[in-house]
Amino acid sequence: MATQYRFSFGPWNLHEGADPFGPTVRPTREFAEKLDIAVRLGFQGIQFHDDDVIPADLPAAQMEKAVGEVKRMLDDRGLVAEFIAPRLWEDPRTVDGPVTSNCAAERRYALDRSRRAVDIARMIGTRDIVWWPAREGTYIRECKSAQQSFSYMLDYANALLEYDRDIRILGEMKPNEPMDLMYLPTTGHFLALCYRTVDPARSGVLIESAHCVLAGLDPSDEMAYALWHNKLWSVHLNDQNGLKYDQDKAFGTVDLRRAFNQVYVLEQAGYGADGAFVGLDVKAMRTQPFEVAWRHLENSREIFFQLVEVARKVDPQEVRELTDARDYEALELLIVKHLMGLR
Ligand code: GLO
Ligand code: MG
Repeated sequence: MATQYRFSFGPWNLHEGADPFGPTVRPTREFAEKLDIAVRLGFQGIQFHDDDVIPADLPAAQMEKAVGEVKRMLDDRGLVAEFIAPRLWEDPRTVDGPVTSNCAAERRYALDRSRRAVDIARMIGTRDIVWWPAREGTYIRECKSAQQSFSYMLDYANALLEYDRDIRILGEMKPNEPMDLMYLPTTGHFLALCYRTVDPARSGVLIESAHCVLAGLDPSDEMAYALWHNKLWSVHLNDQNGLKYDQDKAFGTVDLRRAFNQVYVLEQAGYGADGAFVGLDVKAMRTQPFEVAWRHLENSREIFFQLVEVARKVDPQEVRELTDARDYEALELLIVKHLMGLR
């Protein structure tokens, strides 16, 4: 049975177009409208930072009601929350990478805020916590002890796993940006950490295509490796034009073959059969007018589906024969012809 894919994105993917060199160029969309767009474009899940749901400083006594209101907006539209990611990179206390900060009070802030994110997750109906360790690294290597930092990161993961025995932690690894160099820069690094946590069965990864490219790695191989560990619990599909700033381009718009390989790996593994989402972490170009600044999501989803069609058309027998004959040039042409719609 072919997998029925479910798609998700986060409210930050419908954004105002600010970049490091210029302000916003589009008005802010109401949260309700973002949810309506998700439904209209055929998405089933919404990904959240903790403060996408409720303000980070909302008093504890008001949390349940406020989260409940967001959950109702999801329920009314038949949407579900896929995960909560504690946003540990905007508050002044996170400047030096809160989990690996040299300051104990900042490390405590990271943990308090993340435990609160777990509470939000449980209230909104998900057990998945995504950890993108945005500032867990350095601008200069001499300012932190790397080995000490790895221990802090392990302690942090353990503290969350122990705080709630049902949640899962999904590391979303990235080699750079905002930091010069991040600790545990790739999926493989985080997978090694997973096995040292108090509960490896609840420790896994979310893989973003662009983050792999920035690390000089092939996203499909990264995904295959996490699948081999049974630890690929979500993806952030997008595209990236070389080793530049993190671009979050629509999936498949730079390197169609690379996108195909990701789809091929996911399709062959039956990814999604257990309910895992195909997340799209894509941004609209800054030039895009407000009225149509959702096409990057629609297009990414469409390109994914078209590539699923291509993957299902590739004849395994033909691939096997060419592989057996070691005629990899012919195999290459076969795949490229599929991508050109000539097969
Ligand atoms: C940035 C990351 C970021 C995360 C999001 C959820 O490069 O991709 O967008 O995916 O904060 O963790
Ligand atoms: Mg991402």
